[in-house]
Amino acid sequence: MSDGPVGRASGAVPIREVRAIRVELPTIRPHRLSMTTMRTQTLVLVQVVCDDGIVGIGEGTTIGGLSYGPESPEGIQLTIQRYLAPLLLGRDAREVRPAISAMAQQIRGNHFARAAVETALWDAQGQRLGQPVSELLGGRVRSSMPVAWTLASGDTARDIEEAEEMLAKRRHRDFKLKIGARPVREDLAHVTAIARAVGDRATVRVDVNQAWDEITARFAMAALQDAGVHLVEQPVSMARPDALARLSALFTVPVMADEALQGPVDAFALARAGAANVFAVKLASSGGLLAAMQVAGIAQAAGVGLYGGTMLEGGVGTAASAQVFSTFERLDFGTELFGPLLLTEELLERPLQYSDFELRIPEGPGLGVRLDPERVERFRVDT
Ligand code: MUC
Ligand code: MG
Repeated sequence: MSDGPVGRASGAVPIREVRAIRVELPTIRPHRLSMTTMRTQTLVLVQVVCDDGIVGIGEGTTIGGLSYGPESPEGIQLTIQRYLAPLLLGRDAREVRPAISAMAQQIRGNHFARAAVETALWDAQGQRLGQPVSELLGGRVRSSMPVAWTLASGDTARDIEEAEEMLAKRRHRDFKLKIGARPVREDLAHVTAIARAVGDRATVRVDVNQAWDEITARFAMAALQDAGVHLVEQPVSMARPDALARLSALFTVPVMADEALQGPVDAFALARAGAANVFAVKLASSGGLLAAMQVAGIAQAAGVGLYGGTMLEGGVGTAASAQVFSTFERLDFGTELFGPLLLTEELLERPLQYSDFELRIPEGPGLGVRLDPERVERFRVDT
């Protein structure tokens, strides 16, 4: 066996196969965002099959086809099969960082596809070394993390009922409200009613998903601040970091960058411009686990708060995010790693554990989760 790019003496473990499949799962209720209403979620699941018998798993998941981000589920799958797999076949699976560099150098963009494959490489290496991915990334500093829930049924009374149910179950006490699809005054009435209903038993945040122009945002954020909202996420277009910076300067309610943050280069530019008080870190948008850690490092150096974001992934992607977020020194605004709870079906052999308002970070080797092959086959849509 020849030495790998870093010249390990012996025992190379060639990557034999890289698989990518699509599965589609119903959501527990319609999930209404400013740009789309989700009734199902499509996950791209990745398997990296290694010569030592280890199979690493990963996930590349987006929201609403091409309505949220620049990569579709079909595109993610094709990019992995056609472009990323040939790059990896025959490489030494133990050399994770050189593989990540090769993907970054030879594949432009396609952050979701690259993050999915990177996840599988880390999972395989963690299994091989008998260590959770968090330990390969420097070590976890927490064993569980707070998880917000998104209220997005589109109906105020139903959202209040849902919030009460989550509080009673002690599952969530931070609520993110999806707004921006309706006229702004209706949205403000909706948010105010929910904030009043939960009072000081919970925090209320809003995610506008880029729907407002700056003038609307100035008007609306004054009202949101008065209503006691804790955080305003991506109120204006990702193409307007200047507007985001002005809004951050104008209000005391923190402004969070989400869609505007597509990796370390954006993180640096946004931090330098003082465009946001908080970053929603996402593995997929960042372009991988290491890239997400760089985003967090830039935030910490710049005094920007950290929030663990989601693309509403299933159990595999959520476990990967949890492994990474567990290593962040600070997680000022908690996380929203509730993706699997929005789906009617579980694909993991053992579901992730949510209790006492927190998600427990899996402790086993690799991601610490395994897929149930029968369930994956049942919900597969690409055959
Ligand atoms: C987003 O924009 O943050 C996260 C939670 C949710 O409901 O939607 C996502 C995407
Ligand atoms: Mg968002």
